[in-house]
Amino acid sequence: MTSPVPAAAKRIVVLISGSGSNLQAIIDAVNAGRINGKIEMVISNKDDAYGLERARQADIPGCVIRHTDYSDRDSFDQALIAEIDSHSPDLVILAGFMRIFTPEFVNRYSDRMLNIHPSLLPKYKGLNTHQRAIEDGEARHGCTVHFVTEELDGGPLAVQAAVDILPDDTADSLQQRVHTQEHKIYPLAVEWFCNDRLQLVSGQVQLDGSSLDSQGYQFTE
Ligand code: NHR
Ligand code: GAR
Repeated sequence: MTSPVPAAAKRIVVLISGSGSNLQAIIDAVNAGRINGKIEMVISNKDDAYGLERARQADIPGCVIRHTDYSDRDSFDQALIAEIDSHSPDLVILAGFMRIFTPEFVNRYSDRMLNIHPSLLPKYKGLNTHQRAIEDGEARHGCTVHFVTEELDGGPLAVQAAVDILPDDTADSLQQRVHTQEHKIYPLAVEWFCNDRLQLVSGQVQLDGSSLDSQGYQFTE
């Protein structure tokens, strides 16, 4: 009798620009044994990103590649590529990373790069999503994990979670409730990816071998 060989832990690189609360949620899920992966490196484009401190406290290597040290987007992305590729990642995670990538960068990691965006995509691509959703009188808002493609915030959707917009909501209060959902669906999507359950196949997101509909998997408690 041979027992099944456990699948190798996926090698993960995380890119951040700020507080890194989504990074923390993923670190916690790795440490709980829920994600079959190892975060090899956390890269920030900002020196003062608190996520670097979170990495340090979790004994994960961190480094800074400042976009301000490069004359254009292409040379910045080349520096990122050199660092990322030195870790041979199976998965690149954008966790509040705030610089737009060149097509070359995106295409290099196209079936293995995830982002979390604070809206119910395809609504509210870009920035200031919470304020815009409130101003438009939307009943619901939320967050989406998607594969990253050349089209900004336009890649195939993997997992989505919605919250109701309340009458007294401000951009801040709404953002807080959306964050709580982000911290649930991002570790879930990463868990599924690392178990080879979530895959991008010919531009279509599949879960357990079946295509998801265009809105992705709808997460509910
Ligand atoms: N790059 C590509 N090509 N495609 C995507 O879908 C990307 C991407 C890079 C980042 C995250 C994204 C988000 O979830 C992301 C998705 C930054 C901006 C932006 O306007 C927009 C979207 C996203 C991230 N950045 C400004 C810039 O000039 C800088 C803003 C700042 O520094 O605060 O790069 O929302
Ligand atoms: C998250 O809300 C994420 O959805 C958003 O930035 C926040 C990062 O928080 N991402 C973007 O707006 C990408 N443009 P965190 O640093 O605490 O994870």
